[in-house]
Amino acid sequence: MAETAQRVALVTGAAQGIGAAIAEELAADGLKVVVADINGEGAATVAERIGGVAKTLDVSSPEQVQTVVDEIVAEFGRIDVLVNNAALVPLTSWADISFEEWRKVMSVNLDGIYLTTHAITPIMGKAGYGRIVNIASNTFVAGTPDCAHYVATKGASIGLVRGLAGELGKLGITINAVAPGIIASEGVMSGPHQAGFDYVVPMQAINRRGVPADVAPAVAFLASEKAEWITGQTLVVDAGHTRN
Ligand code: 4PL
Repeated sequence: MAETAQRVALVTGAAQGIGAAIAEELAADGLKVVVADINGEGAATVAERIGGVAKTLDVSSPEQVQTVVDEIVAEFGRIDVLVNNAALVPLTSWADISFEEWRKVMSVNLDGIYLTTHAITPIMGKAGYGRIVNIASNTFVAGTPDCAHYVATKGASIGLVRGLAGELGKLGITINAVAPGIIASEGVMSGPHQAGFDYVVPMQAINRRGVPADVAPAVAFLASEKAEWITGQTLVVDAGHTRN
């Protein structure tokens, strides 16, 4: 990038898993990446590896989101790409989902997207350019059991993409969703979701466990200048587990 200024990307939940792979992919594409995560130490490790900048961020906090956005604008003067990746990924049967857990999942997975997107779209709008990618999930297509609150937030993130694309299109901003299937991320592999591979992998058209690097290229494409004609869409990235 000789003549054009370096584009700046904010990736939430980027200390590990799919978020870290996306941060790495965007950095490889030449963007300056802000690696944001509630785990600030993990974010710093990833940022150091990819030549990015780390921010400690709980996306469910309006104050923290505003502070981080203000800091990025002060430091770089722009935010070209927003990847809404941060999420809680619980496995809880319906009878056991307390209202407290329900609210917590809504707060991180859905309010978090509102807060980052609402804070950043005016900045993108002023620049006349922006790329927003929500990381959804194929659980919204498959109806995966024992995470109804999670599935509801992922459906809502796709709803936001559809509902917001028209308003943002007039500002030069695209907004799309990427819906991965089960991925061998640190989060999945350290919890009960890993049992899902046994029944999901045989349903996939490609019969191996997906890894974060399998998802990142689709996100990087939608986050690129080349994807100008694609908005309001959901791209399922799940090795053909679901086919719609
Ligand atoms: C198929 O998004 O898409 C487990 C955990 N299994 O988070 C997911 C599938 C999980 C998924 C997901």
